[in-house]
Amino acid sequence: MHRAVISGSGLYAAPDLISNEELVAAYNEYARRFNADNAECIAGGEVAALGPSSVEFIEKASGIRQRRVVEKSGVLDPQRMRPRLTRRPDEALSLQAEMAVAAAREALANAGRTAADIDLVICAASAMQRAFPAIAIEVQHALGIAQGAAFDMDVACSSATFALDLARQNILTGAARAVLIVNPEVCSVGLAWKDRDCHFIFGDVATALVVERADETRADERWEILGAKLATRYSNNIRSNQGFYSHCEDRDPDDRDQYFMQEGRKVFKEVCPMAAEHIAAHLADLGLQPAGVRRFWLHQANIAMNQLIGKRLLGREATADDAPIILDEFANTASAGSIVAFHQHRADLQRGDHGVLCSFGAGYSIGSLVLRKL
Ligand code: CO8
Repeated sequence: MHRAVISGSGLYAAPDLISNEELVAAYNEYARRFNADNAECIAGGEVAALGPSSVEFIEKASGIRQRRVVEKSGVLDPQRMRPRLTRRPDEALSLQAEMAVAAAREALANAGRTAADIDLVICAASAMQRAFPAIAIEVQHALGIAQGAAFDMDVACSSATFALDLARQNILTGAARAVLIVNPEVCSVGLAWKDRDCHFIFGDVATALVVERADETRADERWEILGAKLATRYSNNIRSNQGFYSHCEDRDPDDRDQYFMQEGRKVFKEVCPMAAEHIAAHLADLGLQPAGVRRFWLHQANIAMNQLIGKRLLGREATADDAPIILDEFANTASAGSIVAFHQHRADLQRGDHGVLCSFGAGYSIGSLVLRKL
């Protein structure tokens, strides 16, 4: 058996930035027009008037201050309220692969590796741009990785942690020497920007990780994966019905269920205890205590969720040093969130320090990895 380490990470931030102020102004203009256009139906009680969104609510309820997206003009256009993307020819690199490749190049450089070293590519994200060919195979090709295999996988917000466990297992068994994981999360295409309950939640980003054999790494900084623990429990509280069957069901692309939907309060109440218990049990399996963990790189959906999980684990308020927050800057970036936190907030840890990477979200799905800096 080999030992598996994370030897490099990369981050690509989508180019456009939307502040809460810009977002709320666009939504409120959309709501004003909707209410004016439907005044009679609203007066007759057939249609509910849309209430205004507010910057104060968004920051208090979520901790999100801004988000990055692949295209903002379409999102902020009250007539459109979704990104404006240009269809690319089949010969061109797809948007998702382009983002993944940018993050992957940084991760490879970070690990001191090149395309010649990678023998497995996993593209793990909460939605893929197309049915086939796999985005991972396109990324493999674009990076010039001539050997091994590549495939896509989707476990919503837990895609990256589940992929990390898969990479770890491939390294442990000797099936692969060096695995590249990419997480291109283009959440802005699936978000219902016309729904004030959730229009502030998501942003776009891509992350990448290199996982390889501990005794073959070239990187100065290496994180041994001591263990992984995955769990799923079926729930409809976070759902999107958009899919390859939609057009055969004669669905209107504007139908609300073709976009992200959630019962936010239920998710909050059900997922927080599950995640805290999951992490505590995982640490116990490895003979560790939460108090002995130097850093928690948690999924980034809502600041209050992370504070609650931190408190349940540590028995006190978790500081930004215990569990860093990146969602104020990036919003919820689905499976990439905990990887962004890991990418940006690990340099200060010492050799021998332990850290926990943990995702939680739709499915429900929870994935945790216990790491130790070598
Ligand atoms: N501005 C002003 N008021 C608002 C707004 C707004 N924007 N939105 C709602 N309100 C109002 C509501 O109407 C409600 O009013 P009233 O009390 O009169 O009914 C009041 O404010 C309170 O609303 P909520 O109860 O909805 O507010 P919460 O305090 O519960 O906060 C949150 C809402 C922030 C959504 C919170 O519930 C939350 O974060 N929950 C957890 C969410 C979560 O973690 N979800 C995970 C989803 S991500 C995932 O798993 C991956 C999916 C894959 C990615 C897909 C990409 C598209």
